[in-house]
Amino acid sequence: MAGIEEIHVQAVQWIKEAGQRIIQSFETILDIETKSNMNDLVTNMDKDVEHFFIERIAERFPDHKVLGEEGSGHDLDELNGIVWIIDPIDGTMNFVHQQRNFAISIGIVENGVGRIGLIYDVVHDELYHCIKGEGAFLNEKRIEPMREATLEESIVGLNAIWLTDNKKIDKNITAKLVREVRGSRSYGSAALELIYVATGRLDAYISMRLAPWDFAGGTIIIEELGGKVTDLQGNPVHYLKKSSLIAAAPKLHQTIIERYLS
Ligand code: 2AM
Ligand code: CA
Ligand code: CA
Ligand code: CA
Repeated sequence: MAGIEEIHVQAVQWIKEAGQRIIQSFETILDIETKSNMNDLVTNMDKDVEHFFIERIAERFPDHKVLGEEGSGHDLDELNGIVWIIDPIDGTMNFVHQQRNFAISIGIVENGVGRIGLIYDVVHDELYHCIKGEGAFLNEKRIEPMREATLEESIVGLNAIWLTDNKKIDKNITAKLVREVRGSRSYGSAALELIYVATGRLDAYISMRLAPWDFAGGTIIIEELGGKVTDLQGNPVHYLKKSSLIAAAPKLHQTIIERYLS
């Protein structure tokens, strides 16, 4: 069976190749469809990139499984063995409208435990990656462990939709949080927002509903850097389940849950 280092080297090579395919697609006309609603977009490139990984993984690592957003991977109800959790384009709306602010996100999980995290900011050619226990890197440069910020000095990533009437959270709670922190930001890509938390550009990121492909890669990298990722109740996230999510350094994570969410 392939060792974890070998899998990492291969994943790095493939994610860069996939990034090149996306860059080349800027010159073509995208085929854009909608999914659950008019604003939930998917393009031929989302599907193309997912296929790209599935084909290569099946050939090189036939015993590995793939869980991908666009559904062409395996239908999994357990996390036995090695599973690649892939979001071929995280931030599809940004990809379509802005040609930036999107990423490829991959979490590689062994028997349910995160082993490798990769998030590739394609347009900036910035690959954030780690093997669990060996530190995290931005391209070849080691990323410093996460630092704590006080709530009052923190910048929090949060979709503005959670400040309007919604079924997941009382908008007064999110409004209070946004008022009491130093600043709030919405980038529209969970993978990038998680990597911004990992690298200190954001101090926390909160979402009411994410899928495993949105958070797997980012969670593995944040945990490697000493940060904490849980659902809004403080429970660990599960790599097969959709859930709410809060990511931050441990003290700030606890403070936000205690002051606003419990
Ligand atoms: P996507 O671009 O891969 O779909 C946008 O705020 C973030 O939420 C993106 O990471 C986006 O991922 C994700 N997202 C968008 N629509 C979603 C939906 N209907 N359900 C869950 N996540 C979604
Ligand atoms: Ca999507
Ligand atoms: Ca996503
Ligand atoms: Ca996606």
